[in-house]
Amino acid sequence: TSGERTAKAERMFELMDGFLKNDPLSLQKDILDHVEYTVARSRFSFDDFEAYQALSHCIRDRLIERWHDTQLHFKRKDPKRVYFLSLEYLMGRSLSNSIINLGIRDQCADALSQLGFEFEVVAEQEGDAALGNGGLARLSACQMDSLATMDFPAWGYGLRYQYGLFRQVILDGFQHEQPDYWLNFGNPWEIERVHVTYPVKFYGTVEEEILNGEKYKIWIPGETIEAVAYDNPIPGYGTRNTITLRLWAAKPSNQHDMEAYNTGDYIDAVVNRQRAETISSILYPDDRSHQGKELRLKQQYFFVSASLQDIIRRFKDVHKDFNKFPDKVALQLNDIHPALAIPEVMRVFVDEEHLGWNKAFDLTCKIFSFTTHTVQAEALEKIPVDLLESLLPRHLQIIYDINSYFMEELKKRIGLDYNRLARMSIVEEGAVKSIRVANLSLFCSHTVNGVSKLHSELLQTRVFKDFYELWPEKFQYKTNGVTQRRWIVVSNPNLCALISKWLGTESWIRDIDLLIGLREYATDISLHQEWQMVRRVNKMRLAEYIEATSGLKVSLDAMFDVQIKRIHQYKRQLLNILGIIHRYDCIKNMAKDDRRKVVPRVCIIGGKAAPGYEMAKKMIKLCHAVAEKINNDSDVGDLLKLVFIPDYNVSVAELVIPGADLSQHISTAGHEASGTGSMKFLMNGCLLLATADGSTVEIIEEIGEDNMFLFGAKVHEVPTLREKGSTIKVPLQFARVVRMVRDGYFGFQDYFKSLCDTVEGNSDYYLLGADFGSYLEAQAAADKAFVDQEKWTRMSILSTAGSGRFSSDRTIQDYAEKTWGIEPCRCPL
Ligand code: 475
Repeated sequence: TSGERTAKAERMFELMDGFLKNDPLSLQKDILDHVEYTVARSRFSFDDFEAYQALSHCIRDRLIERWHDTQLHFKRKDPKRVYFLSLEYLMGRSLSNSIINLGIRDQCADALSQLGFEFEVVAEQEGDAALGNGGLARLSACQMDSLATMDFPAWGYGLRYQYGLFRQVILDGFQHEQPDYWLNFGNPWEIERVHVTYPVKFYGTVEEEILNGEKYKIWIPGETIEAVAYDNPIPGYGTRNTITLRLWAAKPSNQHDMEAYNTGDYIDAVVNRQRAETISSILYPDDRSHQGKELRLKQQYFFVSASLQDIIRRFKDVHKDFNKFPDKVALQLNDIHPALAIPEVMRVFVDEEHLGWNKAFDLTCKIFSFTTHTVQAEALEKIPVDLLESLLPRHLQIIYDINSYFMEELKKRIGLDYNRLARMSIVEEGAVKSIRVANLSLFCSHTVNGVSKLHSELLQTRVFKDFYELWPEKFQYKTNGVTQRRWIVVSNPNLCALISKWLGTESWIRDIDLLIGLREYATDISLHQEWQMVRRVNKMRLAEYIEATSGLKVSLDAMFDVQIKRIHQYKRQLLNILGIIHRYDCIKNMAKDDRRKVVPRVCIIGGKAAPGYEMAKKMIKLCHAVAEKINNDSDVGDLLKLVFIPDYNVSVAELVIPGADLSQHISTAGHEASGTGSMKFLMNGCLLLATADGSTVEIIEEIGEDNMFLFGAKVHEVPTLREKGSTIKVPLQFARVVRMVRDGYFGFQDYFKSLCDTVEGNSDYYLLGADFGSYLEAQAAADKAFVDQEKWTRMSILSTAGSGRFSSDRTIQDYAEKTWGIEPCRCPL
């Protein structure tokens, strides 16, 4: 009976001595136990890494307690849940973040120090979990933190890649890629669920079957692979709620393939089975597109199929009536990468649950929402029909059925406008017949979100214009945000303490709107002093890192000017480098006396180029070539230094952002869907030098133009400028610096030629020439402001104070209300 069960549970709870305790002494004891029994080192002799392992296991134990309670609570309450489907997550390190969200930072630091270890040093032993490329993937991680913190009943689903994003190694200034076999040193943050497995099927044929006089399609697959769940508990801050990020790994299926074994080639059969694991083994390292690759498609379906089996099983545990499905389940597609979930849900509803096509489609359209993260047309994935037909024959049929229905609906709305029908069709006829995944997602989702106001306007007027005109009610936007837990509390503890002191509360860590309270003190001299002190200490940390990684000594009095993000032509790292060449050229041509007036700069660039992206790789090389010249020029000294930070990732960002004075977000207007790096810098009191692109437009609304350095063409001016092409007047200085590169001033003349060609006349698609003049003016304005430290500090305080709107807490609140229709479900303490 339930009474007996409760009594038994209580007895067990007593035997366990209740919950784990968090005072320093209990933590110490637990750390030592894990050193001895988990890490299997002697408690009398262990090093920093082993201390990290032991402490991580202590924290893991505490996470598991909360996680169990949360899952049980969700089960009891059975609220509507959101399932966040994303092929990528950039989690970075977990130890510090977990400790801070559990609220036991000081206790852990105490416990460690009494054992002779330093918390920071121990935390730095952890490697990054880099299961993603860039902005989209880090956004997923920030949103998971907000979902947990705000008590939403949410699940994240993804893939457990064995190889994360490649490590960037620089040799002679060139990028080389090294595999990131991140699981080599173990991963205490995941829990392997050997019994949570699902078969995922591929290939085969579609046949008909007759059941109770009705005809049904049935898919006879040719290959089965097992998906095994790895659960990563995600703790909220200031709550007991701890949600699940469930990542799938591919394993050979346990189903016995008698034939293969009976043919006698046992070794070959086992080796073949092992190949199954390749499905989840590697993350595609391109953040633009992966058109027409079979392995990529297999990954997508593997992920989608396992996740949906899990979601539908959870629903069926409690409910019988699929009409309730949309009341209990919201499926969020993170970009179109998981869009095969749409035909997969249809297949399950029609072929397995026998709901009938109309009912199935009606339900499907009520559960999906999707968010797009790009304005680049090449990122709108297309699947060649041939490929889909062989890998997922039944799904292709379903997509065709959806498209016939779609075309009928369309004709009712727009008549026989064949051009438009062809543009909007899910099936693209052409040299390679293919499926337009974006159109499928648009038609079958109830909502499509952009990631900033400007992005949403571009979606409505350009990228998805045809759809917007017919279904304007589907279009929303949720401006991106980042979590202040990681991007202030974890990465900038001194600033965190300072903010709490001046606001008289730590509540801003959960309630970001309170940050605005700092405005009141923007001119307070004692805040200025403390603010500058904190910033200086952070610069010192960054300077030490620079010296350790590149051997370069930099002056703390210089302005630290940072551009860190994936390397792309549209992000215009080349504009930055050409600006640096111009600065160098000016210094060289100055009279010695005038050099005293120059505001010293340390220019810092970091980021990875996709392995096959030639121009991006050339930008990296150019950066090194220019650095080589400048950093060794005795005329220049501390007035100008250029540093490339290798292997940029989440934990490097945590170090660099708090130490930056100025950061650059200089994409050609209309190309950056949102941008989230800028928000992290803003929160940390770093001033922005930026174009009016993506979310910067909204940052301007919050902090005002006067508190940043804006430049460049506006989005509506870009088309005209492109038309004008070579007839635009570009500044002489621009021609001069490009010429220096062309003429081999920095060496590698032949290698840089094609890069220079991309900014010449009609070829200057990203408008570096057109924007160069105003870029230099913005840079000059930054120099001028930096000299006036009082003004600079005020701007810096106002940046942090105005950053509240860019917390992912606000984004998630919006999604919950306006897109998913879910409510918080808080686990009692
Ligand atoms: C945007 N990645 C940023 C950020 O919304 C925006 C594409 C294809 C395959 C794998 N990854 C991708 C992206 O498209 C991506 O990262 N987009 C970025 O999403 C979050 O802030 O402007 O470029």
